[in-house]
Amino acid sequence: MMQIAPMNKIVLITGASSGFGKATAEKFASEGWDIIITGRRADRLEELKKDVESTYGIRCLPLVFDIRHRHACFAAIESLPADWRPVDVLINNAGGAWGRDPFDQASLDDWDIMLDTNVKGLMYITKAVLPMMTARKQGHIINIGSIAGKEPYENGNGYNAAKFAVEGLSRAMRIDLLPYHIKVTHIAPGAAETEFSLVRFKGDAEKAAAVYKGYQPMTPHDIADIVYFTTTLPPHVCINDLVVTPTAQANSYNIYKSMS
Ligand code: NDP
Ligand code: 8X3
Repeated sequence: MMQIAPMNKIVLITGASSGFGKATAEKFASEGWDIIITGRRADRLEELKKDVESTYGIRCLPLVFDIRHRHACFAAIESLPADWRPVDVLINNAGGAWGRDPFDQASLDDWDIMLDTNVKGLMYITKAVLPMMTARKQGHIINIGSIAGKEPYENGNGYNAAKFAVEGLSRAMRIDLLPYHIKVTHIAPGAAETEFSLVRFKGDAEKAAAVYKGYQPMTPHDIADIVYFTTTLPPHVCINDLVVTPTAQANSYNIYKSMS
């Protein structure tokens, strides 16, 4: 009798063109998952696709769109071919900070970008993907928040608001999705060296590099390993909330820096 090979599990990772998202995509690919990767930079996603498909022999599907645009989010998810539809794990990672200014001087445009990307984008994608999980009464949603959503810090205002919202949404989703056996994990990392600070400081490489001087920040791979771990637990166990920092960091504002 002809045997049909079992399909790989499927993970959808937003913001996979750099940083945590890219490292997480590589981690899941290395574990034999098929991966859907999203972002705006098509060239980066294509390069990642070629790399993971040739290295790990899995399937990779890039979706290029701006997560701030509601219709683009739904169109991208609706475009998924049937054999990509049973998404097992959704990782809401796309996001970031724009600007670091006192509340009274902060840019309204920066606030809009942060809330549209970190919060509304996450809500749109989750709403679009959810029917694939509720129909099967299984699934796992992992929301990447931040330590900035645990404790506000000076000049963090808009980013603090966005990441507090990510935790609030994670807690609310967990309640509403109980009848569907869907896990919701909120992960709140501290400082990790990615393009995050370059984006926050709008291309100022010197300012960005200074954020990570004098201590050992986390790497995107540290976060990818932790994200992956949360998906390896049995169906009846869910990590709800996880804070992870470099050992040199105690909270949002205490980082022990040695300047020698
Ligand atoms: P990066 O800047 O390296 O990655 C951000 C990712 O988000 C990119 O892939 C980018 O893709 C995507 N993205 C941003 N805006 C949009 C958009 N409008 N539409 C679609 N995709 C978008 O930063 P990190 O990897 O560090 O950040 C990943 C997540 O982790 C973010 O949510 C961030 O807030 C959070 N975080 C980061 C920490 C850190 O210290 N690095 C600590 C705590 C949380 P593209 O530009 O191609 O669209
Ligand atoms: C990124 C970490 O401390 O710069 O979310 O807000 S922090």
